[in-house]
Amino acid sequence: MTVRRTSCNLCEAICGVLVTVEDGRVTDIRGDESDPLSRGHICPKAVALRDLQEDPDRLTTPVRRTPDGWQEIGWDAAYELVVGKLTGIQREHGRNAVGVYLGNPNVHSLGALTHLPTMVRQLRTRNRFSATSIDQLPHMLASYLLYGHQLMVAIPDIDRTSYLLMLGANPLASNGSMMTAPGFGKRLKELRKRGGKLVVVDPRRTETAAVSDEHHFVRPGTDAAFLLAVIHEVITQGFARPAAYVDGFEAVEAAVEAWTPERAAGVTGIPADVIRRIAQEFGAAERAACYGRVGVSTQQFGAICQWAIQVLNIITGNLDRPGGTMFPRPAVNPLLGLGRGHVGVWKSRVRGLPEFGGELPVSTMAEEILTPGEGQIRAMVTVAGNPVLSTPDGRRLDEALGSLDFMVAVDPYINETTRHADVILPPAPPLERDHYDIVFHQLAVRNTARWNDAVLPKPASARHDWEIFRDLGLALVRRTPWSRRRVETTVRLRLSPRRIVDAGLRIGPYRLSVGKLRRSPGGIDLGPLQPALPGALHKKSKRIDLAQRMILDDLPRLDALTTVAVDELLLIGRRHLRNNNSWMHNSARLVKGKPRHQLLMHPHDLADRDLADGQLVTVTSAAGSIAVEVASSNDIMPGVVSLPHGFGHNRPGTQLTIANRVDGSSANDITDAAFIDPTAGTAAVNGVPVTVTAGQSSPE
Ligand SMILES: Nc1nc2c(c(=O)[nH]1)N[C@H]1C(S)=C(S)[C@@H](COP(=O)(O)OP(=O)(O)OC[C@H]3O[C@@H](n4cnc5c(=O)[nH]c(N)nc54)[C@H](O)[C@@H]3O)O[C@H]1N2
Ligand SMILES: Nc1nc2c(c(=O)[nH]1)N[C@H]1C(S)=C(S)[C@@H](COP(=O)(O)OP(=O)(O)OC[C@H]3O[C@@H](n4cnc5c(=O)[nH]c(N)nc54)[C@H](O)[C@@H]3O)O[C@H]1N2
Ligand code: SF4
Ligand SMILES: [Mo]
Repeated sequence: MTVRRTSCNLCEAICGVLVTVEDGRVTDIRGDESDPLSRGHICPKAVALRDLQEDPDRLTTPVRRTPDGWQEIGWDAAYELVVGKLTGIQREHGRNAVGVYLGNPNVHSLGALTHLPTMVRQLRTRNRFSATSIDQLPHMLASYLLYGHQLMVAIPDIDRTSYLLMLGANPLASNGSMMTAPGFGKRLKELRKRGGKLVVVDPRRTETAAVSDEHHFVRPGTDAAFLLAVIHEVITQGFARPAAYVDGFEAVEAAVEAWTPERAAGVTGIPADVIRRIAQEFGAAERAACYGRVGVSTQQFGAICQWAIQVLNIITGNLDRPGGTMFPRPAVNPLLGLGRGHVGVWKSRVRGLPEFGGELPVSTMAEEILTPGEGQIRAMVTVAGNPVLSTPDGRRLDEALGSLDFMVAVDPYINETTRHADVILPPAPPLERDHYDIVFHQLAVRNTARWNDAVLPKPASARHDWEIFRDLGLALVRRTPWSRRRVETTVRLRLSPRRIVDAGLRIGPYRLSVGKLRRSPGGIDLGPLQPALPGALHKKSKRIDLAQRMILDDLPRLDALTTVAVDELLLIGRRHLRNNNSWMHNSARLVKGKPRHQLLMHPHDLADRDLADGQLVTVTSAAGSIAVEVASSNDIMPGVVSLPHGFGHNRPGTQLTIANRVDGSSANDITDAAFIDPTAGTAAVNGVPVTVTAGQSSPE
């Protein structure tokens, strides 16, 4: 029996874990008390790392779809087939005929971060998509505009703050996002002990709201009005004290002038006196931080929200000070490997939506596949993504993927998306991988560093994700005459993730190395976040300009926000601690217990429609209808209904033994690809207008 250390990489909390291995099998997984960041915290999903390892549904060799079903093939034959098809299609129809979609688990895998971008670059297509545009794109846009780099994200310093204003986030279920803060519940208790306060703004009384000091219902999609009114009041009450390196304050003053608390109250549902008081408390607090996540990103005004949150922190002097919002200084700097970002350098072919950082909005992916003409996508590469369940109008995308000339998926499962692939290349599972977290140390509430060797050996026949990207990348370099920088690319692809991390650590601010980190497998503490501005700004001027044209020009769109129609219902999403987006429903350990797929609805809204708790209802939006059970809840704001995404595994042809028995419909069958934040291009999956009626109408 041996106990090995690693970190769980299923979510952004990157908890340190101790894994007990007996005779080559995992027998126990628990929290690592010695980890300076997670301090022993884990959630139920950590234990499912073992299920991923042992899941009989998990592919271990490449498979190819044939008229007689899936057939195993060797790695070399698979690469040959994939690269031959992709380059053939590009030769015939142009480079943009190959589309790429990169899903969420890529940011949780070291090998994907070190090798995937280089491989994708070899395809030289403009049709690149990822989960970013249904997630944190507005954060990246605000960071790019204000701080000069898309990944220079200001993190709430929750371990030292005295006032945390949180919008559209539920870290008690999600374990935190764009804020790596494992054990958020414990950190919150500590905040309380210091005499601090947590205020939550959310259309649902969430698990986090339940343990907050104050919770306010907000009408979905109207937070921008609330934020502008808080800024208005902060200024009126004399709390504005922007740092000397901040420009554009007058433009902000002008922009918020019309957003009185009374006007905002009318559209948000948050009373004017509450808005005034929150502004007063935020302005007067010794150390305050405003933080907003998925609920204020994946909505119609996501870009304005994330800009306004920054503005509030900046003008109250809370940016870059302990207890406010701060910039981490990780041991490997991921900003070096990633460009600063750019916006609108090209537009999508069909709808003319702007790229951001080289990616087009995922809401436009299905139409780029289905609309004929020059530049139409005819082949797709998906990597660690399940867009059929996770992106808007999933049914249309399902149809689109079915119409492709060729598709390859790098994924361990045959699921709702990958069932359309001609070839699936499955990478080795997390416990067989070395891990250093390149992304989430950049978003963490404390500077720490941790390298872990793989817990279990990889079978000789298996491939790491980075080996798959290396081999595909090298084959592309060989086969594509247009490939640039061939030598540099070849060298880069041949380096192992360990070598790349080692180099990053050595040139990093703490002059570490993989060798040094391996001597402390529980991780090392590099201390609390430190002030870094204006020097750390990725702007030549070393100044922050609040008056961003893109955002200011967007503000008049808020004028459309008025008091809502009486019988209108707005759909929002939710997460549960034991789910992980669309893909961990194959763990018996996680899916057992009470069902969690229901549509939550307020008892008054049920009564108004003569509906009963538990009844099957039809939910209809502009995009379509689904059938789902309704659950009565006093924790949801009247006029709002909540449905989690990632369910709906009942599509034919998937091979997910346990997941196929999980009830529930896909929320993204009724989210609308036309409903986006036109400024950032983010999918608006929150605040979708729907009707709810009795009974079931067939989805066909
Ligand atoms: N309505 C609604 N929709 C949403 C959201 C919402 O709140 N509401 N949230 C959005 C957000 S924030 C996100 S991030 C997206 C997620 O969207 P996606 O990233 O598209 O979907 P996931 O469900 O994370 O699917 C992960 C896929 O990766 C595979 N996988 C798992 N581990 C690995 C691995 O190690 N390597 C490889 N190669 N593959 C692996 C799984 O089998 C699965 O196919 O969903 C978005 N969709
Ligand atoms: N257990 C679990 N953990 C996860 C995931 C998971 O699927 N399961 N997914 C991971 C991923 S990919 C991400 S991105 C993070 C997300 O992390 P969070 O953002 O913390 O997660 P959510 O639970 O989606 O929280 C969004 C909240 O926004 C609220 N909301 C919806 N619309 C609005 C609105 O218009 N205004 C306001 N103010 N609030 C609104 C919802 O009610 C919900 O409580 O979680 C990560 N962690
Ligand atoms: S909170 Fe849970 S899923 Fe997230 S890293 Fe920690 S143990 Fe893993
Ligand atoms: Mo996400």
